[in-house]
Amino acid sequence: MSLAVSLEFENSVAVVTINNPPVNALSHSVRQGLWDYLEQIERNSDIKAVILRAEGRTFPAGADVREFGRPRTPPILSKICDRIEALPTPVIAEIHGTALGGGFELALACHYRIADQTARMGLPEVGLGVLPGGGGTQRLPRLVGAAQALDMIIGGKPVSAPAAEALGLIDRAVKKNLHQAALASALNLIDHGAGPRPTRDRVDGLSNVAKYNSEVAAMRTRHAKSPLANIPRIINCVEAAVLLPFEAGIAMERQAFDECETGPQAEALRHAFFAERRAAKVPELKGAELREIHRIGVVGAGTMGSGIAIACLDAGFPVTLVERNVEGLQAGISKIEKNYERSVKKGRIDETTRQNRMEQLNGTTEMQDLGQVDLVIEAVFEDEEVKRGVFAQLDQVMRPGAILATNTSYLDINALADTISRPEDVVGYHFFSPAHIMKLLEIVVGAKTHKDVVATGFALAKKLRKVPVRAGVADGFIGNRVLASYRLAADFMLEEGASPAEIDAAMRDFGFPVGPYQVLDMAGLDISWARRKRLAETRDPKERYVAIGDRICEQGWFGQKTGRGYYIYGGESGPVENPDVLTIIAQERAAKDITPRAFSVEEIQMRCLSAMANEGARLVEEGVALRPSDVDVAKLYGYGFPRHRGGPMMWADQNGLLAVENALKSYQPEEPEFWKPSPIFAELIKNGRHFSDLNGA
Ligand code: T1G
Repeated sequence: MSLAVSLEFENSVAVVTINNPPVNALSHSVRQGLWDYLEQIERNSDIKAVILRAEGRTFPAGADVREFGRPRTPPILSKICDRIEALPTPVIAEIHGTALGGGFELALACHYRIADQTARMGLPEVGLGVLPGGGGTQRLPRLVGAAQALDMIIGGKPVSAPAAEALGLIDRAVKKNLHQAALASALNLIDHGAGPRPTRDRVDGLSNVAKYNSEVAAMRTRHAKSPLANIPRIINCVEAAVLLPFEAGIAMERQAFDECETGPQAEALRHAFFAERRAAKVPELKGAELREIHRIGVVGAGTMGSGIAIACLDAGFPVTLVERNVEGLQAGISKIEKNYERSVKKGRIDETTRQNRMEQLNGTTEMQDLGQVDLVIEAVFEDEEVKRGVFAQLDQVMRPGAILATNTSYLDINALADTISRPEDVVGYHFFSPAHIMKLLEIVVGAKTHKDVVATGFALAKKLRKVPVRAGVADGFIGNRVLASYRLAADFMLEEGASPAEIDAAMRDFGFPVGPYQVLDMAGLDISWARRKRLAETRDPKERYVAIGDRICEQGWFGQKTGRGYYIYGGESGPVENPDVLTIIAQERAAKDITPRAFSVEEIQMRCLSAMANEGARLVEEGVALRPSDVDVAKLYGYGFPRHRGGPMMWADQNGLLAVENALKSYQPEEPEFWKPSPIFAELIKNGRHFSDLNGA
């Protein structure tokens, strides 16, 4: 018998318990165990009711995603669900934790559902590029109707137990003693002679076909432009639940699931799911001792500092916010106040939470008020001298063992660390603006950064609900290094004949929410101008330099914040391409004696994406990134890379490394150094391997 499932008896109640840590995923061992025990239960007429439950932190959180992408070993989940539903005795699902995906489908196949009131449940398969494959597209509409079912399956968001009770998804949400409550329900059902209640027969949710047809039609319209292959299939399956017999709907679900599971989007989304978790597995964790972080100090109350302070307050940390003068401090505090006032207005938090968070904020202009904090995150102006001054002050006031994290997007933290007495306590935290919203946190590990400091950063990131990625010290770390190559590839095309709008449109067509020139206009052209000026002294004069951006900035056109940049803003029809920029581009082409040519959407995409993947390969080669999937995580969570493409390294794997290397080589005559393929391509190609083979477990 499988160890992942056990069967006990409490009088005439059979209790089936799943035990497959960490999340009771429905791996083959669990499915086989359930299948075998169902056989026993069917043959045992003394059993009058069944309870299905799980040990550990949660009722099954879904199918085992690691089994995806290869033939499923029977018994498959939907058959197990059918068998549970067909039992002649009532089956109660005892739900706690996060009953998700196949786990929730298992519960839906039971006849009754009781949940701990803190439980959450839902069908998030859409986020993995698939759809519920265990009968969820057929059973959920029967309980809550097509519209609610479509919202839950396409949205992928779980609902709380009280909300599930209100929807009729569960029979009861209990405050405590969940198992006792389930047992009491079982005995009550037996006493009242209540038999099974197959969900497939509960069509009360489907009574009004006309109503559901209009809802399904509305959902189709709403998602007509979605690039995701699973969305139209989800809608078709729910529509089948409304219009077809159960078995026909199940057959459609099975086919739709198989079509999606084997597709590139599902592969990319599974990759993203595991890549995010893999990124948190860094070598410094081994043997590390976490430093306790109770109180956090933030130096600098500007945009970044106040955003970082909000992220820490949101995670429940008291924050001491330091600014050098009262005006600056007050400006920062009011930014924080306004943020929480907006959150209350939008119902994201209640008034009590707002008050508590603001009470946890202590503003001061005195650095010595940081004497007792466990971690200081300095987010002052991105200038080496300014940061050195702050480091020197912090070195004096911070207690021994406290961590000094510098929020920098490109400065050399080794150089900064060497200016103070405790370089081992220095680490880089590269937040992305707005810091309380953007998920990515690059944790930059200096040459002398102690492993406890690194490990503590990763633990803190989880508490801040950030996605941490380890980066070595290098200009631009991981995300900005790849971004710089992306932008250069685009700028070369500007000089050679493409327009900003064409390049932006091509990258939106790939799946980016906005193209590179739209991003530049949003971020402010002066930011990247300052970086180019900072690098000017060290730039190799032989390197091709695209001065279009400088010419635009010299006009004072910094993008949205000045009303014009690559685009002109403020018109009724939205942003329009700036004709003066097109003139500047033509002048720059003429100055370099370039005859402009056309660029297809495919070529624009290939040039931009191969430049990103090549830079990512270089980062892995140099050890700045631990693994290719870390590059993907950085681009997915910090730069809007479309999740269903998995990131630049996954894109290269799916596109074919030989094709990418070949493209790079074909561009090389234009810019030998920039387009030179990383040797990793040749190494992988000759062995028939992919970047994903370098990611490790
Ligand atoms: N399969 C395999 N491993 C999983 C897993 C899963 N479904 N869920 C989590 N893990 C691993 C995860 O990789 C990590 O491993 C550890 O568990 C802790 O996870 C047929 C087709 C449940 C909310 O999409 O949302 O069912 O890194 O770090 O932050 O219709 O995990 O320790 O080695 O995320 O507390 C649908 C996915 C699947 C839920 C817990 N289910 N999981 O979050 O811990 S498809 C999901 C989560 C499906 C059916 C379909 C979260 C969590 P390691 P963690 P957490």
